[in-house]
Amino acid sequence: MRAQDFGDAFHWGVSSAAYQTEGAYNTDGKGPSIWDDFVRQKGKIYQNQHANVACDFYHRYPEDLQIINQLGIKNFRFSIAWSRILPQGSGQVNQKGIDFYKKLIEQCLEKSITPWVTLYHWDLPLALSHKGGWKNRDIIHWFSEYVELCAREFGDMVKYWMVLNEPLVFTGAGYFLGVHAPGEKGLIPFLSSVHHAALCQAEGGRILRSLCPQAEIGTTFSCSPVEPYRPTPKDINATHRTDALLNRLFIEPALGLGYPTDYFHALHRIERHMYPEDESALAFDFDFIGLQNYTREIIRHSLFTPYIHARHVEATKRNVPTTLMGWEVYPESIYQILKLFHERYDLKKIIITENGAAFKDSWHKGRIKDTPRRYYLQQYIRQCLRAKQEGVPLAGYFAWTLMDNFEWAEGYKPTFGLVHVDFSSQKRTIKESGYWYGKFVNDQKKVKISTNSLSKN
Ligand code: IFM
Repeated sequence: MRAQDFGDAFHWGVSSAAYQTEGAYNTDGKGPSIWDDFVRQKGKIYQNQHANVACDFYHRYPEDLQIINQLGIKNFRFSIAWSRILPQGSGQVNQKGIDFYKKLIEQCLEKSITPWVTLYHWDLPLALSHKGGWKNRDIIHWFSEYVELCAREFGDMVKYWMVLNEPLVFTGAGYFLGVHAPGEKGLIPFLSSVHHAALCQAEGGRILRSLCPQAEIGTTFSCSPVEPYRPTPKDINATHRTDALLNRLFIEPALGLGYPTDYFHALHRIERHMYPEDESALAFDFDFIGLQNYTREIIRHSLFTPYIHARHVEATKRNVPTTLMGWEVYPESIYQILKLFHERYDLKKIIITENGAAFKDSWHKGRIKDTPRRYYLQQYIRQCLRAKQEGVPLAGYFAWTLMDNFEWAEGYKPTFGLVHVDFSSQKRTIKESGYWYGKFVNDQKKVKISTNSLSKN
C-alpha cells in the first residue's frame, strides 16, 4: 500500500481539539467552558484530572506545528474554543483570543500546513450553559453569532470548516448519560439538545456559505457498523434501533430526510421540540461529511435499557483484541462504515476526520515503540483504500491524534497520540507510529504492512 494509491489530491492529516490540548484555561481573557466546570466536580473524571494545562498548546503551538512540519503532514484539524473568543458565549469579544487563532492559522499557512477548523468540539461557554445550553432554543442565535464571528475573523485564511464534532456524543454523553459536561441525564434534555444541535449544524453551514463562499463546509459524525449478537428478531431489531441512534440521527435531518423514527419510536418525542419551519431548517447541503470511526459494535436486545432496549456487548467480554478504551480493534469497521454511508446516502465527498487508537506506549532505548498503534493505523488505512477503490468518494484521512492529550472522562490515561507528551515537563517525543505515518504520507514508496495479529491489550 502506498499513500499515492489514494491519489495526489487526497488530504492526509492529523486531528486535535481545543479543550483536549490548549490548556491556558483562564489566560488572556478566556471565559470558562462547561468542561472547565465539569472537571472541578469530584468523581467525574479519572483521578479527578483536568485540562487546565493539558498539552499547553496555547503557548507551545509553534513547537507542535514544527513537529507536524517535520513529519511532512500537510493538514491539521483543530477546534476553536468558543469561550476564548466570546468569554460569555455572546456579546463581548475577546481580542486576545481572536489574535491567538489568527497567529495559529497564519503559522500553519506559513509552514504550508492547511488548517481544518472545527467550530464546536464540546466546550460550550459556561455562561450559556447557565441559560440552558443546548437545551435552550436560543442557542441557535448564540451559535450563529459565534459562527459569524469566526467566519469574519478567520474566513479569509481558512478554506475547510467543520461545524460540529460528533453531535451524538456531546448530546448523548452530556445530556442523556451525564458522563460528559454538563452532566445532565434524561430523555427530555437529550432530545431538546439533539434538536437544537441539529438546527445549529445546518444554520452554521448556511452562515459559513454566505460569508465564505469559497469555503468547503463539512460536519463530523461518530459512527460504527453495528451487528446483532445473535441472528434473532429481537437482537436484529435492537441493532436497527442502535443504528438509528449511532449512525443516522444527525445525518438524516441534514440531508432533508428528517429524524430516523422508523425503528426507534422514542425518537418521535423530539417532535415536541420542533417548530413547523424546522423540517427544512434542519437541512444543509454540506460539501463533505466527516466520519469518525474507531470500532464496530455488537448489539443485543435488553429489556432493562430504557427507551432503546438494546445494549452493546463489550469487546472485553468477546475475547477480541482491544485498545485501552476497551474498543475492539476491527479494521474492517472503517471499510464497512464507509460503504454504508456511501450506499445509503450517496454523499458527494467523505473525509475520515478521525481514526486512531489508545495503546500503552513503551520506551525502548530513548524511543517510543508503539507498534500496536502503527499496525492499527496501517490496517485501518488499508481498509480505507479498499473502500475508495470500490467507489466510495473518500477524499481524506486524519489520524486521531497529533499528541497525547486529555481524553475527557478518561483523563490522561488512554494515549492516542502519534507524539508522546510528558505532562510534567511538556516534552514531546515522536512515537514510532508518528514517524511511520509521516513517512507513509510523504514517501511514495511501498510501506510493508505487517501480517502479525494485533495483541490483546
Ligand atoms: O478524543 C476523542 C475526540 O475528542 C472525539 N472523537 C473520539 C476521540 C477518542 O475518544
